[in-house]
Amino acid sequence: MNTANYHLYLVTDEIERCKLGLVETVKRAVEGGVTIVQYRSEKLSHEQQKEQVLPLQSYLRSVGVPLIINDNVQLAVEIDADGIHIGQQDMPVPQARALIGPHKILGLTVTTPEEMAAVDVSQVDYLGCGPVFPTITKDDAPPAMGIEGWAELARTSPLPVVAIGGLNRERTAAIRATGLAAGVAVVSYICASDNPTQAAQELT
Ligand code: TZP
Repeated sequence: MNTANYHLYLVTDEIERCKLGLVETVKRAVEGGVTIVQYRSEKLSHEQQKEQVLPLQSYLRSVGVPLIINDNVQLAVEIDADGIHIGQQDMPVPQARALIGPHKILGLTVTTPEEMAAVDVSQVDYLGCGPVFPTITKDDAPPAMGIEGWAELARTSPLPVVAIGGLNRERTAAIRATGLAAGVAVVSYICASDNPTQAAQELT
């Protein structure tokens, strides 16, 4: 298994929803304690994503923070990112693992007990579980599971679990208090903030 520090996991928003721009938002958030970053764009073409992510990668490499690519396995391979995150509807896990190789981080979204039971621990490194609370960031997000529902699912996980969905300061504290989270992942709490450093600090 490839390990990483998932404690405060920033998932980037579309550029127009990053108040300070993409790289500046991430820089300030890392200064506030972000430990790992996922580049996520649902709108841009492959080439646009590549153009946007390269300066981000160069910054993250300079500070030793891993860069995960959402969904676009080919992009992760092309730029030699540190890992990928895929959903249940994306490329099958064995195919994604074969493409990125054994030493990269592979994260998988899990939202049901059935999906949890089917996780192949020999191929996956961590799980993203959520949305814990309703979110406006992901259009096709399933219904929120709440802290109790999330904890029930996380308790059965054979791998480190990251909570995601509608998390703010209080909700993050509640997730951490369960003792079941390897980390929390946020989009808007940091990206839409005027002060990503402070926003990140509030979640550490
Ligand atoms: N997957 C489940 S919820 C979500 C993703 C990508 C979006 C979370 O965004 P926010 O703004 O932190 O609620």
